[in-house]
Amino acid sequence: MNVKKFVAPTMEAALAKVKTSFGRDAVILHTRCFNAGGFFGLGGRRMVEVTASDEVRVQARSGGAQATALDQAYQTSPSRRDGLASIKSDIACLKTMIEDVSRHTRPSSTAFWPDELRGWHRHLLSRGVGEAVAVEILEPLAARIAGNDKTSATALRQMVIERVSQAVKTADPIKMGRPGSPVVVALVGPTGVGKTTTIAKLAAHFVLRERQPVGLVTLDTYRIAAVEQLRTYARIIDVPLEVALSPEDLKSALERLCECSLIFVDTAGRSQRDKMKMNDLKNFLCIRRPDQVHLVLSATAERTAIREIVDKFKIYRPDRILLTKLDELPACGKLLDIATLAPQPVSYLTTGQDVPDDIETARPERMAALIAGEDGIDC
Ligand SMILES: Nc1nc2c(ncn2[C@@H]2O[C@H](COP(=O)(O)OP(=O)(O)OP(=O)(O)O)[C@@H](O)[C@H]2O)c(=O)[nH]1
Ligand SMILES: [Mg+2]
Repeated sequence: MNVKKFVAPTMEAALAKVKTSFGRDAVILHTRCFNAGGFFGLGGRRMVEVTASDEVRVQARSGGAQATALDQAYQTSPSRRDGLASIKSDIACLKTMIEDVSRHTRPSSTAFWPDELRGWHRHLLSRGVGEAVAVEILEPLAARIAGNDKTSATALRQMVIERVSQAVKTADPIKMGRPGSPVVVALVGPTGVGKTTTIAKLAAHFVLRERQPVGLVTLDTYRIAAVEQLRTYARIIDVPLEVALSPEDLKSALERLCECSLIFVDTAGRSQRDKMKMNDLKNFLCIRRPDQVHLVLSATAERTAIREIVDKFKIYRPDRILLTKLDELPACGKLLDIATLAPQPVSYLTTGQDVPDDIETARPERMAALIAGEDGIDC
């Protein structure tokens, strides 16, 4: 009996490979979906794996006819065949999900780790890192330190920090354009996460420290107070502010500010569940695609809410994540979960309400130190 695995991007393609190798009488023993490539099970390409044999004899259930999965898949009409393949693929995905969940929740996965590593596991959990992410980070170290006679506490800490730094992707700080060819940066995100305050911090930084001409545009005209909030900051920092009521307005506002090196676009907070308002903003951003779109997330939000926000705000094609309100976290471990669940790199971290001081550029080593504790701000 020959048993072989066939891998392809779709169930249909995998079944075709089975048929070519083993013919119509092949028997499907097992199917599963998995992600090829990616990091921490995120990203990568979805692939289907079919394990098949050329001669397993199974007891016929009725009528003496032995119908194999492949027979059924190929002898039905094309539409039924597609339907069957898609159901099988869904079942295979469900199986993989169940395997994933049981892998992440199995109580014994850390039981065989060396004591020092279990100590780190407990420490990361106490910092607010999720169980699954903590295991993903530490698991490869179990084999590494088991192979060494004695790994010092300092060396182990270094290894953990290195693993965390590698898991946290960060973006370069904003680079300015030049007068006549400004870089346009938009901040989008749910309500109240700190978009306007962060724009004020960033604008102040570039004006006061870099001495560059900066302009502001607000699309948040739903509340008078919102325009006034940014106008107050614009007056203090002494930068021009344009208010855009429509997508066409945005275009002319950007033209009026074209002598700036950098333009920040403030947007109205959107609930990720309000589809209509989400689409409104999309129309604005379509008229002139900003050079950078930062999705602003409050680090205090629940993991499931963050996952939903990252998913729903995909319509604006954000290329960076900006994390706010780190000062409100009891510990910064959750940053690791957020940084690994969002595909975009992290650009800035904000650490309080003070304009312009409470903001810093996201750097992997600094984030790793915040996540693991023993660094900088008291979180
Ligand atoms: N603790 C803390 N508060 C912050 C931080 N950033 C902003 N805030 C506060 O969060 C509140 C909301 O900030 P805004 O800048 O108005 O938030 P927004 O995202 O523009 O809100 P909407 O425009 O209503 O969607 C304000 O009270 C800010 O002072 C931060 O890093 N830490
Ligand atoms: Mg605002």
